[in-house]
Amino acid sequence: MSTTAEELTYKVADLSLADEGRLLIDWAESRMPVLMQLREKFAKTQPLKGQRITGCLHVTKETAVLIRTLVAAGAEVAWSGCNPLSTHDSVAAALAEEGIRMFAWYGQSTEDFYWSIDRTLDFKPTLTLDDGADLIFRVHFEHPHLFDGIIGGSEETTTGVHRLRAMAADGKLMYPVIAVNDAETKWDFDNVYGTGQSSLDGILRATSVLLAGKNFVTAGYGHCGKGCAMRAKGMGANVITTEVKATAALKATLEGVRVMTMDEAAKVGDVFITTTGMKDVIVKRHFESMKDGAIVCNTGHYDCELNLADLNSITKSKREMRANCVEYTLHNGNRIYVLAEGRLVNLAAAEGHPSEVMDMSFANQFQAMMMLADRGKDLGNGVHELPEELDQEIAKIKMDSMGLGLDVLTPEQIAYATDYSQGT
Ligand code: 3DD
Repeated sequence: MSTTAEELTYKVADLSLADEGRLLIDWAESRMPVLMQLREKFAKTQPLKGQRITGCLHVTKETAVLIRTLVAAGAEVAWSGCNPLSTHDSVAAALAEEGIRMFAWYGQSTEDFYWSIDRTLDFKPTLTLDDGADLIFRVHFEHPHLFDGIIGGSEETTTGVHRLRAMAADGKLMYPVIAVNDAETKWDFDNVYGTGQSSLDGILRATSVLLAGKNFVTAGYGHCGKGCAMRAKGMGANVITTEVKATAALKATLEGVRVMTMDEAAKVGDVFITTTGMKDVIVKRHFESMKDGAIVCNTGHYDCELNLADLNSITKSKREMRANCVEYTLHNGNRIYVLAEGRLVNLAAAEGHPSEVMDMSFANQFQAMMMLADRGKDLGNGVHELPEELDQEIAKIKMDSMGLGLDVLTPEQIAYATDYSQGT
């Protein structure tokens, strides 16, 4: 008799890839000392025993280290990917072999994507762990019967937190969520240094073009845009940024980055990357103004920043030039190259952020699960922050792992900081 969907304990592309996946995960573990220290510390006391964690987050070698750490701390785990193009099938295979209820494979259809999330919810989680809020939305809109069993959830990324805050403001959020993105050891490292390096990694793997001397346009100069601009500048590109926020545009200007509107940048750019979290950032009139050979991609969480429907409406023909690189020949004769189908190029065309930076992001995810297990029932149905002191703890472990020392304030200095009895 065939196995029903609910009885499935995993669905991955190819279980025979597990050995390759284990090597990738070992590679990541050797570069994630903060998570490994947390794993060693809590393997004994198993504070997450009894917790069933459903995760919806890119299935990468770094995520596997987080999953193994959650399991070591006593949790049972079910997992799906949070983007149809970001799952590393070898990693998914390795985790499935380790008993993780893994439902993820590269190249999922939209139907596959939601079917996978639903399978991880058959597991009736007590905690949810999100990157982009697709899981928590699925619970709210399709599986509200699960609310009673869920203590709370966490959210990894900027746009996910924005949406959950809006949901909470409307009184629609039905359980507490920890904004992992808002931890300094997440956003000020992952979003800047992680996105900067991994996005260029994705662009170079998909095109192998020379960046030096190219006009490199970042749509957005937030933490992600700034990281991409910084790394492109390091590769010798002429960086241009477009913004809607005056303070961000001013920062770019003072960093020596040219600021233009997208209408102006479209005419001169050679490589475009959207980093805004907004929709319709590059639309028909921009594509029509672009130079022959322009390369466009996105590193925002959702695939709505490049309006590909607009691009298709002015396209004469298409062909796949190489993995994650499709050539669109427009009616005006110019060719435009779209990377990773407009989805996040760092994870779809490369491996996402390096292990060293995800180490801190995921230490925050781990702590969020611990905080919810410990006192989630006392938190209101809103978006909550992690304790600020956690950032220093995570950063200190990271510093120690890098053999870097810190000075320590003397008692006199501590007293001086708040002494208002003396002036200069
Ligand atoms: N994200 C980037 N690289 C990742 C990796 N290597 N593994 C898992 C997830 C990864 C996504 C994060 O940047 C997330 O923090 C976000 O989307 O903000």
